[in-house]
Amino acid sequence: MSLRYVLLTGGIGGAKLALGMQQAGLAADTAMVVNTGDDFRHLGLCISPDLDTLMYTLAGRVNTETGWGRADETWQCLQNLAELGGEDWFRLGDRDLAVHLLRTQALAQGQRLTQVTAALCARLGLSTRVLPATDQSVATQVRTTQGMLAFQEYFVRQRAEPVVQAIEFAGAAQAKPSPEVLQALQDKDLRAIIIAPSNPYLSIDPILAIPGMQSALQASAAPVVAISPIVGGRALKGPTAKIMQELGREASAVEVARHYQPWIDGFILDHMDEALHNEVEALGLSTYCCNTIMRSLADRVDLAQSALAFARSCPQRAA
Ligand code: FO1
Repeated sequence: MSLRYVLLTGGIGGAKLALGMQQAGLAADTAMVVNTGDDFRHLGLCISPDLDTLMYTLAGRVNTETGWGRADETWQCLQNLAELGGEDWFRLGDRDLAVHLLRTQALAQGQRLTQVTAALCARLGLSTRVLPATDQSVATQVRTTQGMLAFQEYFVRQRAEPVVQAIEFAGAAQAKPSPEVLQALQDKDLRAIIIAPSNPYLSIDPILAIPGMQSALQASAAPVVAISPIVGGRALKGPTAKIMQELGREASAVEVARHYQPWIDGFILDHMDEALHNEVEALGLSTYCCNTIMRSLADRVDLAQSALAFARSCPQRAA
């Protein structure tokens, strides 16, 4: 079946928009291309946090307080692990563990991450295509004033406190987009590619760092539209603004637009940043202002619909 929309997404913020697309009845027409730079091996298990956040969110099984992990979670395993002197800084709940066990087993048996994810989504009753950006390992590493840290060491164990100097994606040069992702981006019926309001440096850049991904975006005739994760100079969630400052950039929506400029046609600003509209247009981008703060389910649906309507109104590029 042909696809009309592609969403490039990281974890919690992107999953909210993805839920809006699903609720708007667009899930069957959409491929969700997900960051795998946060993936890591922990306690011998293969953990894919952004894939799981999206999968649980779309299946109505996410812990809505944290935005990650399962609702109605129990922590027996983690408590016993801690008692026995095991590592408990990365909180794996009992229900969540079932997914990591199955994923680890299937990958060890030679399945691709894309196949494993499709099987898990099917079991959770999802018809949406949730696609890891790549089947190879791309590991985000954060160079900080305290040394090079693996992503989850930086993000969870050290609560994103160390000062960031650079972000690297180990393995990216050897990785390639999965065949399913390439097929989605090359679909002749594709009408829009949306970049979710995820962290550009930690969630979207690991996708764009995969050779072939940028050229696939540029070759697509569909408009590419990004939604700013920075509103009024602040990140809606997580350390985006802090990282921008540490990297010597201004924490503003304009800076995010500048970052994405080579690959996008349009940029969505929050109403609060309406005054920045001229600066973004000066980058050669179409702009659109709306509410981008997704507090309710209705907000998620509205933003999804606005992003797609805006993308359709952006001038069609020559492929
Ligand atoms: N985030 C935390 O802040 N603390 C945790 O203990 C934690 C555990 C965890 C377990 C499974 C999972 O899928 C995600 C988990 N996350 C946790 C979230 C996650 O590591 C980050 O939010 C993402 O990687 C960033 O998108």
